[in-house]
Amino acid sequence: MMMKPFETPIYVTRPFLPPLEEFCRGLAQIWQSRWLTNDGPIIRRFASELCHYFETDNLCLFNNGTLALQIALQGMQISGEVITTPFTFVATTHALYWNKIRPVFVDIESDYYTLDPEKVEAAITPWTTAILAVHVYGHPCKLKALADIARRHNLKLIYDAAHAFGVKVGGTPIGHFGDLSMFSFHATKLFHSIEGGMLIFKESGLKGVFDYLKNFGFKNEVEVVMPGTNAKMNEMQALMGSQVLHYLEDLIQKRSRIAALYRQRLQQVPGIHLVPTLSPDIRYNFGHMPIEIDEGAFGMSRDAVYDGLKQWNVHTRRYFYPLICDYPCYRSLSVKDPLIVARRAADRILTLPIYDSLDPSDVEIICEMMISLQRRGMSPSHRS
Ligand code: T4K
Repeated sequence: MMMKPFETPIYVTRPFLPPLEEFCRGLAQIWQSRWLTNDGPIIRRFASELCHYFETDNLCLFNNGTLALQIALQGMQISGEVITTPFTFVATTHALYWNKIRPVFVDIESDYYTLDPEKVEAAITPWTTAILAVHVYGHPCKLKALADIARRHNLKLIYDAAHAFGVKVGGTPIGHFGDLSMFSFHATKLFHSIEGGMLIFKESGLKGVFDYLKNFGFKNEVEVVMPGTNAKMNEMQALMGSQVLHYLEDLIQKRSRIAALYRQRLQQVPGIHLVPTLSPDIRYNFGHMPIEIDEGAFGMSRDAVYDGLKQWNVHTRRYFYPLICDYPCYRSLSVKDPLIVARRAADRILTLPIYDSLDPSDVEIICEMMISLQRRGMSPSHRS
């Protein structure tokens, strides 16, 4: 069958937007209050909605996830070496770098691409102060194994939960595991506030520190108690986040149907490997739709599929290629672990379009496109 390109681009994601009238009603309040940022009424309301959602008071909002993580590391006084994953978005490592912390990259496990606890334990040195693990694609890390290692070696356990809003394990929101979790509310996330970030943490004493650090260190008009930065969320962001929160469950349901359709269409395709079904006690958020393409069995490389789909106006992403340690700015770091699984994942994973408003019939077409690419890849003329 001849495939026709989509007339309008299909992106890897599209942000959910609340009805415009609803957002305008919220904007009218902002126009009335003329309070735009600096701990305004909407941000305070949004924070209390999130405290309710996460059942905690130990929560702090920021203007993005990257600064939230930088501030977390600084506020917790993490130093020396931190064991982390190279298979993530660059911001995870940048946050360490900006705190003058040495990232120690170790490998991931092959099912869900999260840090491999055995590799973590093997990499601990007298300079290690923390583990920075990532719930990549919203897949929960090996929570118990990492917690055991952290406890035995007296290390802080920090989670980059940028992808994991809405994920629960045994009914507990993912932000409750470890010493601290960072969430990103960027427009590309299932849950967003245009830009935004959040920290959830165990130790209540950290809240005051984070609040100072995100607001220049101001205690009051005349006292600066530490050299802070400016990482405050503003009222428009909070308004968006507050409204999107009301639709969250519906967004997750819609994405789960898209993911099920992909799985149904792609599971029998030779050379396409789907993420194994998560354990039943995990409530997943369907934030991403990663698949692995095995070039030998599929007949075409991941990159060729990426290019082929692009010609048909389907813009998938290779999250996360290249590995962080291969970026020029981190190449000088010595990496002892051969990172076999991470390298394989970075070379094979394609993240497919998934968002609430993606039409199921378009998902069918995207799958047909992949199958048609495979036929083309398998044909002798293409192989020679
Ligand atoms: N840790 C992890 C593990 C992360 O994944 C991230 C961010 C962070 C930390 C840092 O959190 P933040 O500081 O960002 O809060 C995107 C996002 O910018 C980034 O937030 C995200 N991870 C990363 C995985 O993806 P890009 O460069 O791939 O985004 P971009 O602009 O190419 O957008 C992807 C697609 O989304 C576009 O092709 C179309 C669509 N899109 C995008 C935007 C911005 C829209 O339809 N509307 C939009 O407004 O990084």
